Amino acid sequence: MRDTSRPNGLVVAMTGLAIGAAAAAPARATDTYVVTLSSSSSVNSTFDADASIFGTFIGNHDPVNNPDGTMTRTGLFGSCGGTANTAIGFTASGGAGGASTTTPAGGFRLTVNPAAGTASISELSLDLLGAAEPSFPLSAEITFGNFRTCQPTSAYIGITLPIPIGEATLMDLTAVQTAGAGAGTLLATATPNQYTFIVPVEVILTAGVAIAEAPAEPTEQTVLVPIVGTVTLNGCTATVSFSLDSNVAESSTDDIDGPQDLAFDLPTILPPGSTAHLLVDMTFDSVSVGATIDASVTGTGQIVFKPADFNRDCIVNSADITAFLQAWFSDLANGTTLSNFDSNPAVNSADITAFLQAWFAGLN
Ligand SMILES: [Ca+2]
Ligand SMILES: [Ca+2]
Repeated sequence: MRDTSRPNGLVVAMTGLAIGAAAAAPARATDTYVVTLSSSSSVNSTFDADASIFGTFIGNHDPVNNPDGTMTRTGLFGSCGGTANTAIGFTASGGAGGASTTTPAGGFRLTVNPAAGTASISELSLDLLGAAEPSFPLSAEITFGNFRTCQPTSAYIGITLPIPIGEATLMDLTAVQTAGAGAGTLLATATPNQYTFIVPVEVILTAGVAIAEAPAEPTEQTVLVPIVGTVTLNGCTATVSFSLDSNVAESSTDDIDGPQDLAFDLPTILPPGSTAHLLVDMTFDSVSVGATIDASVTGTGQIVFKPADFNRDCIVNSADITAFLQAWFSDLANGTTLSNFDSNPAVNSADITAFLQAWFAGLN
């Protein structure tokens, strides 16, 4: 649908008004970049897990499937007649930890306004491990009372004994911004188009850990993290780098099922020289997990086009008015709708009004 009711002179006058305003506009307006992390990003993290454990062990004797297997019995003395096989209780403390370097993935939105000296970050979502799942050997010191074994025969005086119980694995380490944008400052550097920024961002840090393949409740904390970095604006793109340091720590007293029927060989003591074969069941009755994070992030941002950037060259200026009006007149001549700018599908003078409103808004 065509609308030729407005004389061209009005359009020219409006154009002149707009161009006059552009001359007074700041050198750079607000721009938002969608930033994706690059593979040169890295995260150095340390991880520490400690658990208190209780459980039982029992000989691997089975009257049908393993009649020659070890049987466990309470107390130091007694005969080895019969097939009694009694679980022996124990307590233990276990731990695992270490450092790892991983390649994070994710992104965020960075909005900068050099003229106003402001920067803000929103929608930050970082998978700090990338695809990695660092794991660390997990060992426990188990303490038990007197017991004895048959097949082979041995007496065990209650002692504390180290046993390996698999690995602790850091399965997830994420930083996800809570709702809303973090607002901070933007400062020009001596390099043209390069700025430093400091933006405090509230994130939920989550560490997910599996202990001996049993996933523990994820450790989760909301922390305010200062993000300090550098951005170079290249028109349609931006390059961004920043560091993020934080840590998360939490203790849980929920019981977690640990390894069940874990094979554990114990050398005989009285007399020595043989090996008793035991099966161990474990429950973790308190787990504390801690992680420190030192992230060094680089990324490339793609500008979010403003509606008023009609020619899509990532700058809102008078060329956009020229491009819009060319499209508008072309639409009128050809019945096309390239310059339709408002909710009314027809191309008419209201689209020029809507465009110019967006154009003035786009200057800021
Ligand atoms: Ca433009
Ligand atoms: Ca329209």
